[in-house]
Amino acid sequence: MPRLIAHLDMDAFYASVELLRYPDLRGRAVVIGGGRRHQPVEQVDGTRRYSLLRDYTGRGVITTSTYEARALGVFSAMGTMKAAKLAPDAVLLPVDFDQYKNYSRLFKAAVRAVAPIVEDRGIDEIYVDLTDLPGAQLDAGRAIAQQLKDAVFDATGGLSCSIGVTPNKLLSKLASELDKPNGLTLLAPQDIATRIWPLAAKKVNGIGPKANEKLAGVGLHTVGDIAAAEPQWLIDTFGKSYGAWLHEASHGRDERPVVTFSEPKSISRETTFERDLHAVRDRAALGEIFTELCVKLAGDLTRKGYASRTIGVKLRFDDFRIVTRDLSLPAHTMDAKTIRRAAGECLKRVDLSRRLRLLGVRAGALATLAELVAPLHTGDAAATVLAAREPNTNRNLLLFDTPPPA
Ligand code: DCP
Ligand code: MG
Repeated sequence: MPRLIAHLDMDAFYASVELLRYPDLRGRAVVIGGGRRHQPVEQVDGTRRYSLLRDYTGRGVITTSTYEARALGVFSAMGTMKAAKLAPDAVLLPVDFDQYKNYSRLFKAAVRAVAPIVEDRGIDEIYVDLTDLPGAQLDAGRAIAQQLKDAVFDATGGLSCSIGVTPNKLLSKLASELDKPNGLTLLAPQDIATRIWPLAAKKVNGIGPKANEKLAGVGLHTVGDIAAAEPQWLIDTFGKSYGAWLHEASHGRDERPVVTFSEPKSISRETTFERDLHAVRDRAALGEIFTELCVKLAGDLTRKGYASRTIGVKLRFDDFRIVTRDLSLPAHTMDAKTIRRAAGECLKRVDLSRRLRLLGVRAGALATLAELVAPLHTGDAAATVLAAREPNTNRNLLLFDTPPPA
């Protein structure tokens, strides 16, 4: 049975979410990238006053723009001042990342209710394996893809997305962009020459700016150019693994599976003592174990790429009774000292007259680092943060062009 893989990407995501609450902006050029001071002001007559790009000064960057703004040449990652030159009358709205995260959860839940095999690829895109869904093979996934689009629209109160359905992730990612916005594009292997080969090489997920530059340097500009090159020559020029991959990719071949993954709710460390310990009589030993748990927990968070906003402790007493306490922090942390301090506060709220069998420390209310830093790469923040997902693992990679703020 041929695989049917969908790639779903929300249309002008942050901007479309903003248009849900400011429907009067529909049809206008709108960019998202301001700070708090660009919040629309409600007027006495019930209308709103919006910030315009022409009045913007600062060093901010645009996160995204409506398709009307794109028609004027304004795109993601463009400096806001530069955008203001191209589209002075465009509306500028502040970034509300929490809101986008909520809508991200909504659309993903709607998709999972129809098709459960979902790979999360970030705030506004997912891969979905449709292969074994009833009826999918009858029309190459078209009806189910339309069902996904409808489910997303309904669950979000009106957001559109674009979907590509093909035999693999590489082609589907390209296909979902072919008919944006509100697209539904199905491609079969026989469509590769007509639909994929004319595309710029850098459209392929895996051909980054550096590789693209090198490809251009040897005269390969489109996917078709790469497909026409001798595989051995590609290997000689680009290295064994990347050269071979270029050849495969340009012919639309990709065997990677859809990797389902769900974010953990909490991460914890606990230890059962060799002998029961008493808070006063074994104070030194307990303190040492407690600190070590916090250090290890901080290490787990760091390694896995999460930060926590709720620190908790768990104790089991010599009578096997279990007690937990937790504490919400003002900000997310993955720092051992901060965790130790918060966990210490939790401990103070427990009656420690009985001896302890077990001690645990738990980090809840987790956020991925990419989620946390994404607001920084927008607005007026000086630090540019590029958050990306590591291929296939759903782990976050973070690149800072200035040191991250403390
Ligand atoms: N984003 C960002 N900075 C970037 C690129 C994107 O903050 N340099 C944010 C804003 C986008 C969201 O991520 O709304 C999703 O990115 P996409 O590339 O999918 O862009 P859009 O969804 O906005 O538009 P499209 O319709 O092209 O998918
Ligand atoms: Mg998108």
